[in-house]
Amino acid sequence: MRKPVVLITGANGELGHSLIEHFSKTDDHHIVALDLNPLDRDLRAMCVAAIVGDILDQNLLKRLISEFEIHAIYHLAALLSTRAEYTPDTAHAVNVNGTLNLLQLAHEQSRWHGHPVKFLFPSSIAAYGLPDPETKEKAGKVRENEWNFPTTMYGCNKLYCEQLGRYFTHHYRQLAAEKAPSGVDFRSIRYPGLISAKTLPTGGTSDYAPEMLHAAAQGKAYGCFVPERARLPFMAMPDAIKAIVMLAAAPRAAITQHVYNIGGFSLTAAEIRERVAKAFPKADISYAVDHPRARIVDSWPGDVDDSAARRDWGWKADYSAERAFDEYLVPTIREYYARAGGK
Ligand code: NAD
Ligand code: AKB
Repeated sequence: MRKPVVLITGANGELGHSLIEHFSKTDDHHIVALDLNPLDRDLRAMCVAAIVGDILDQNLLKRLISEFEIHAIYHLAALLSTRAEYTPDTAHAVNVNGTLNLLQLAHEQSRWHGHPVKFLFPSSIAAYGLPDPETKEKAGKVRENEWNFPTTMYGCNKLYCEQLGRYFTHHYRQLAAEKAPSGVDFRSIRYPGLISAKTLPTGGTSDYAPEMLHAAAQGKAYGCFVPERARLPFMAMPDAIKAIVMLAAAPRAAITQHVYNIGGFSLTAAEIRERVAKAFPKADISYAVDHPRARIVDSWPGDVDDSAARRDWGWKADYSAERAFDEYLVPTIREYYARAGGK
């Protein structure tokens, strides 16, 4: 008998850590974790299996099908925006071909067990592309179907994979003599930059916010790679987890679009610096602008319109900027580094 499970790819990443912890506390999901890197030891006990492998490895994916009955896939594995610009071919392979492999796996699984497979896909504000800071300022809160002209390989990959998901859910093999649904129930969120108090990001372009905070908490100097005026939407990690879990639980009939914006709070680099310095008065944060990376941030919206998510599945962030810093980030990060220092 194959075991009914939820598959999490990219499980050892930032989002994966928090999602596995969340499921271990609140759910009776049996989790199969998959990542290129070994899953951190404390998370392993929370999973029925922790597989080290590549989402591009077809043999590995076939083995998964033979061993497990997969009812939902949280497909988190990806190369993030900055990293993807250094190796665009590899990014395309992982972000697009990898996603296609997982969509096919979801389809296969559904054919075996006869139920839809929920496919949760974290897309990104990188799917947007605004031409210059003035247009960004004027655009304000962007809607899902506006400014879909990403300038990064990562953004192009995300936008295309959203469309692949829509295709699998609604139009799969539409010319087949006996047309049948694919069985893939694709749902996607365009996340803002995420900030976790317990993990540091790598390879992203919104990373300056968490990097500033974690550097200050450790008493390290930090050179911020975007200018003071640079603005992005951000979200505290607990809200990111709440959103993906809410979208997964929403009745299919309530879902009117394949991808949703979700809003947390919108801050400039200077406003983040101010909040960090208030919490850590000895913080040594300067600006060391990396213009090409700053241009990527300029192309992403300063804020997002999340009215569709609010209307369709009741989205509302718990954390404003104040709450995120005062009640989650600062106290948790203090405790985290105090404990790490004490080890
Ligand atoms: P992360 O870089 O921390 O984690 C990604 C994980 O994927 C890593 O553990 C990596 O080892 C794994 N991975 C990469 N290539 C792989 C492959 N070929 N096979 C198997 N595993 C592979 O990223 P994250 O912050 O946890 O992001 C998770 C998802 O959320 C990504 O899809 C990302 O695009 C999306 N997202 C993140 C943010 C953010 O600010 N963190 C914002 C928007 C969207
Ligand atoms: C990145 O900067 O690449 C991510 C994202 C916003 O998708 N954090």
